[in-house]
Amino acid sequence: MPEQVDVVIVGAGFSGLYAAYRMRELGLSVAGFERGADVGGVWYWNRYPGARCDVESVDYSYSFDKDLEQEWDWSEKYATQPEILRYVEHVAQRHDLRRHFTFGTSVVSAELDEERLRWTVRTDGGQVVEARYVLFGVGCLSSTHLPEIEGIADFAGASYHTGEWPHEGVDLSGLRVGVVGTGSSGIQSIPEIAAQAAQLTVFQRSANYSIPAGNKPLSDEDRAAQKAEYAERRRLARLSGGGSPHMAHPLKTLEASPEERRAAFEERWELGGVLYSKTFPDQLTDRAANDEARRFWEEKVRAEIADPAVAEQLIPADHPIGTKRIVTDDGYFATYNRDHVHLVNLRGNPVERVEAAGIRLSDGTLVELDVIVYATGFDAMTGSLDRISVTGRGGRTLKEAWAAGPRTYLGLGVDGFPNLFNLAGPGSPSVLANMILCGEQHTDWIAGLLGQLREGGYAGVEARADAVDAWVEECRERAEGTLMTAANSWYLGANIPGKPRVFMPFVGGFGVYGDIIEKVAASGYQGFELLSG
Ligand code: NA7
Repeated sequence: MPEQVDVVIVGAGFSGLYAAYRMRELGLSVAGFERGADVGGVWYWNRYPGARCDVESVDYSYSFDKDLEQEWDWSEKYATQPEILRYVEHVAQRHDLRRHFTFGTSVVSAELDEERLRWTVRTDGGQVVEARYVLFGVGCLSSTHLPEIEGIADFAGASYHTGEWPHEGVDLSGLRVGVVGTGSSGIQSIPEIAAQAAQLTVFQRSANYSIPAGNKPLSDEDRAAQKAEYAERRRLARLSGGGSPHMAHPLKTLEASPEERRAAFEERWELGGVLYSKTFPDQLTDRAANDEARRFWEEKVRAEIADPAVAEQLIPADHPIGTKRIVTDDGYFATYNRDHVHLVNLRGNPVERVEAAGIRLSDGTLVELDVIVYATGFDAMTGSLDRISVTGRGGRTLKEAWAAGPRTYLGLGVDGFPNLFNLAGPGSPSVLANMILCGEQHTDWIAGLLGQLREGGYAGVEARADAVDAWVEECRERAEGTLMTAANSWYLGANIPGKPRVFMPFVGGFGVYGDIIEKVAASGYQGFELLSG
């Protein structure tokens, strides 16, 4: 007889940990499983040099524990990976959450017993648990993607993926290093790698928009001011599009005078990073508006790069600004002014193959390397769920149900998969917003629903097929009403060969989404079927 629990939670990142806290608070028994040896999820794995969050520390933190908000001292405006990991470890300790998880253990399957409405969950450690509910907090950027480049295994030196960086660190001093990929991970790590390596060659397929973080140490006064206004910060964050307390300019881009426009861009530039994409409310819906933001960005960035020919290569030509997540950097563009840093534009000169001695380009050049760093991203949003065999009604797997792209109702439920919930996954705004607040929002909503089920004596809940169809359509329509589909981004699955091209997140914003799910709850969970035992 397998162990019986109320809830299985998969993943002990920010979402899964909070889910354990809330489920326990509801009086439910929990069995949690986590692939890593400890808590932290994406912050456990992504230990590459320069790894940092692009949401301000004060906002990228749990909101459920008001004492913690006041007690925890962030040292910098944008926290580094080690500091975020220390924070999440502290929360696990503070609320005694580790005891709900088995670490170093991956869930391999979850199978529904339709009659009894129970899920049998199996792990790679041979554990079998039976649960009423399954909550997936497996992360949207947790399955690394290594490109299929010929000869990749032939390389004689060391190679690392940024998302699986060795925990003991890597000493790159005096070495010839190649970095493949210029997304967030590449752009954050390149200045740090350049500071160590004897030679650094960056292999860029697509140029990317990046904005200086404007990072700085926080003083006691800064922290005191942030803490005094925490409640207001959270209130504004909940209303906002991105889950941090910043609102777009009240005017549309071209309604503002040239002076106002410039001042607004300048202010966002100073704020630093990803929020630049929401300086004006129409920047991601109107091409002319987007061009204004792009021109301002371009002017700033060109001024940073000494060689105009190099600058030309580093300016994106293929997508509007903000349609891939704008990277938050620390000295990225100026790194190319250093004599030992070289840029290879793969658009003009693609990789032919990897060889023992380095990377051979199509023009015949061999770039000799001691180390290759693959900053080549993730099978985003669905990759980690795809690796679990989830079998719902009629023996249909989640993979089959999502063969043409993820299909959810509110990002939370899937028809044919009763009592199974996704935290901060596809169909929700999570990857376009503040992940921690998204995970809390989803968990709180699910906790409310499970409380209602218990009060009503129900055995479960299932998203209705028509509600899923309508939500998929709403997500599609909203995305097509923006410029977001104009980039070959991981939001669209475009970075993974053969993956269906579907814009996976809900693009309408964190605040709007929060209103929608609240209304659904207030309506008695319209779109969900409450199931009797
Ligand atoms: P990203 O943003 O997916 O970036 C991956 C990078 O790797 C990107 O520049 C890719 O170029 C490049 N790439 C992928 N495959 C190849 C091959 N085969 N050859 C050359 N270059 C390649 O992942 P990150 O880890 O940087 O960031 C993920 C998210 O984490 C980020 O958006 C933030 O939300 C935090 P491409 O653009 O596809 O041409």
